[in-house]
Amino acid sequence: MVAKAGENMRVNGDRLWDALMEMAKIGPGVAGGNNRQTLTDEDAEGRALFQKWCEDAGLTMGVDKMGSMFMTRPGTDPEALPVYVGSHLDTQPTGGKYDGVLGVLSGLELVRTLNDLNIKTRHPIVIANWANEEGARFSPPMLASGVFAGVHTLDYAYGRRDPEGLSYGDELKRIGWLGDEEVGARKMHAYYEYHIEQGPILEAEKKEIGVVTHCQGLWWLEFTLTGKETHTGSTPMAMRLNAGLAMARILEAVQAITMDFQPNAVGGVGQMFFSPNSRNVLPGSVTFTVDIRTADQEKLDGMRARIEKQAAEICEALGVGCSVEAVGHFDPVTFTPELVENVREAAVELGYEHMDIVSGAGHDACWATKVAPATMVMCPCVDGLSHNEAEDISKEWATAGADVLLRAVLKTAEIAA
Ligand code: HGY
Ligand code: MN
Ligand code: MN
Repeated sequence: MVAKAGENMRVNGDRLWDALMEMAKIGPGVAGGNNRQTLTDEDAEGRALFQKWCEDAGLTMGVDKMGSMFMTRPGTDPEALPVYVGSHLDTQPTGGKYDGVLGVLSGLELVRTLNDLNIKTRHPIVIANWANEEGARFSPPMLASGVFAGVHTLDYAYGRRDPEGLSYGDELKRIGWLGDEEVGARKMHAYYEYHIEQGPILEAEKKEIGVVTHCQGLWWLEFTLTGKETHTGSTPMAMRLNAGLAMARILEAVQAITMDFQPNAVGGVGQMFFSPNSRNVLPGSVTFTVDIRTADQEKLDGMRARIEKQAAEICEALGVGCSVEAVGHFDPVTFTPELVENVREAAVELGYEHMDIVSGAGHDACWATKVAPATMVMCPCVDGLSHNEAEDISKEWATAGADVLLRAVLKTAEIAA
């Protein structure tokens, strides 16, 4: 029996792994991971390396006004819209080597494999490197793909500021990656994103592939509590307007409320700022962001309402001012069933252990669903660890997911006769 064109096709896992290790040298962290935050010089260096690799593979580059990169491999049908494969090269300040990067470089490996085999596709294939997926330096996360999907305006995005007060628009110009394409002008036939799970399920269930059916929705609620700057030594307890105490009680409330909404809901705080942040001054203000997520819309909104209500009550009881701004949000996402089935079929055809999974983390694919059919492929990560420099995967896991990505994408992009 003769194999159909592409039927036994797999990527070159060694070449994919080499690319991952090469990219990981740019913006190294302090503990084996990466600090290649968006619109930094390190980000610019990583972009340039990715651009070189893509142009060496015969791709042509487009860059939009948010700095997202699009690398095109032509198809045989000039009328056919491209199939996009993408993710992000920017990292957390103490990020891993694979979050986002695996998806972008697996897109490159997919193209390199098609070039090796001289396989053409009817639809063009475009690899996307979305700017500012992490939202670590400029909130909210998935900012550029959000502008692309019409969720944010370009002005809003350009005005986002990092903790040093630098704006997205100025930093994009400074690193020389302000493109000329209107954001969102590109039309996608379909979008696939390959990403590490960033959670413990696939490894625990001994599955190589996550067939991603949904993604949790998210709120980022930025609280600003206003206390009174006074001496920590000479101010009697009864006279204190203690914003730090209010914050602590609100964090406890977030934990308790999240546990009330189990199963499948998460909530916590990763970032807080005290002002003036001096050991012997009670804070005049405390700013922190509550991150809550669940795949159930009603739960998500219920959690937000309860947290905001209880925070206001806590602050009133302590005489502390309380304001809250939603600085990040997306509703729970259902990925496109037809594309999800392509991923599932690809895993079966390739003989990889797989299971359906809901993405705990947010991804550019969440916004892509607003403008095109979209889905994701996932691979396990060691101990479910991510957003930690010790994030780790095996070459076998990386390769399996890239094989599935290749085969699923070809089901949509169609091998040209
Ligand atoms: O926050 C997230 O889920 C993603 O890492 N930006
Ligand atoms: Mn990511
Ligand atoms: Mn991330």
